[in-house]
Amino acid sequence: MTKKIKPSHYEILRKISWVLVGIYVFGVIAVLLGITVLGGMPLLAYLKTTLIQAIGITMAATASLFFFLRLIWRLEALPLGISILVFILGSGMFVSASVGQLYAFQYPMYVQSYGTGSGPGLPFKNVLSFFRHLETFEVVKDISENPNNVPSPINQLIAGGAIEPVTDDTLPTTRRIQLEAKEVLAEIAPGVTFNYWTFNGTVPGPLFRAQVGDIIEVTISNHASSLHHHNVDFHAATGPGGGGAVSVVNPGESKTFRFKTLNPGLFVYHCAVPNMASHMAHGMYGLFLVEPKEGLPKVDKEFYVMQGELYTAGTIGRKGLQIFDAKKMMDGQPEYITFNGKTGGLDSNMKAFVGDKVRLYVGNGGVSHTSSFHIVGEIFDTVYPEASIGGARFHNVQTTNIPAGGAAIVELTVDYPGKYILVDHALMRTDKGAWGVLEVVGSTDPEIMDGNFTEHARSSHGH
Ligand SMILES: [Cu+2]
Repeated sequence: MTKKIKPSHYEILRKISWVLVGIYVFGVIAVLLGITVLGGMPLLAYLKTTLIQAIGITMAATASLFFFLRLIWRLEALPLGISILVFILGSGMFVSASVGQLYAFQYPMYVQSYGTGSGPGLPFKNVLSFFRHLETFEVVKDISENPNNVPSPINQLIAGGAIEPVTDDTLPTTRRIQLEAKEVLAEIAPGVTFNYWTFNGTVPGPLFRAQVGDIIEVTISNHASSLHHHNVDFHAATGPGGGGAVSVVNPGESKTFRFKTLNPGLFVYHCAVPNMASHMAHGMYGLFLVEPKEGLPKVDKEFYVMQGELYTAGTIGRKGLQIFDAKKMMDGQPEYITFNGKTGGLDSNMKAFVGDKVRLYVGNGGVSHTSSFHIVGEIFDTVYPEASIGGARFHNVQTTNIPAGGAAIVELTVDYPGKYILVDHALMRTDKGAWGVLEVVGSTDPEIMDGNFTEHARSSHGH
């Protein structure tokens, strides 16, 4: 039943098979050249794995087409040719239907969003300009803000309800703070690099401390090497965007604005330029403590801890430069969850002595997940839930909730020496990086805990 067509037509198939191979070879060369011209060697290096995969799959597809075209030419069989065409058409329908609508000029493609500002996808020109300017970015050795960087109290409440002024300024009406938006390169984990966007070069940005009724004069600048504009939204401020509306700074620009602290509490501040979530997921958040007039009760040690999520295109542990993945952020699937910006950020920098009263200012930059904050082997004597100051306090708490874009203040007296692991008790997150260590030094007390502390018991309790 094979329908005969002219032999010369089959000769065309033979020629097409060679044209196909030619197109493939020139295509590969053009793509490699194009990438090098648009993004330079850094982009070529970044795409290495993807390119090997893409070249491999197109090579296989070209070879199989070549094979079938040659087969049709040899057999002179029309039905065979038609079935190949149907196969290609069907595969094409399957692929195109499953990926949805294509947004060809943004990364990642296929992300539609319906927020108030621009979506989280990065325009391709930004991605390319990032790779072209890769050498201009400052490389920060340690992105983690030191948890000991807590400013001295202004006032503090001491025994009998008396107020002790600690900082030697007699209630100034104006406090000046400086923020610099800086886009830098730093490690999330050993060998895994990310383009962090920061306030003052660390994640989180600095902890600020003020009093109710103060005038805060904020100067925000944006480093000249930045590729994006930034601003700051203080949850401690009252007014449009928490200051976000009056603080948008272009690269190289600087702006000053003032706000009055009307409420006491521990407040998040963050960049709020659209896409807000993207800017926060690059590391632009920190805490601002507004003390009540009388201050907070006196303690021996204060620490600054902030949880945050990182959405990288490469899966967890993939080495090298990682670019931001907006689709994973939309889906709430961070590859890394950290305390103070990177895995192991709080590994060996929090120390206290047995008997110390310790206070932690704990925030959550989000952008997706609530933290179930817990310290393994300790109980919080006092929690200021949701960082409310002046409201009800909780006592004897094991785990406290810290919402995305929120904070908590927890206090505990450390009664026994050893290493105490800070976790988000959604415990798989420790494997994504969310843990820290509070080391307590001093004498043991067999009345509190007694037993054989073998190495195994210690390590299985820890991380
Ligand atoms: Cu920003």
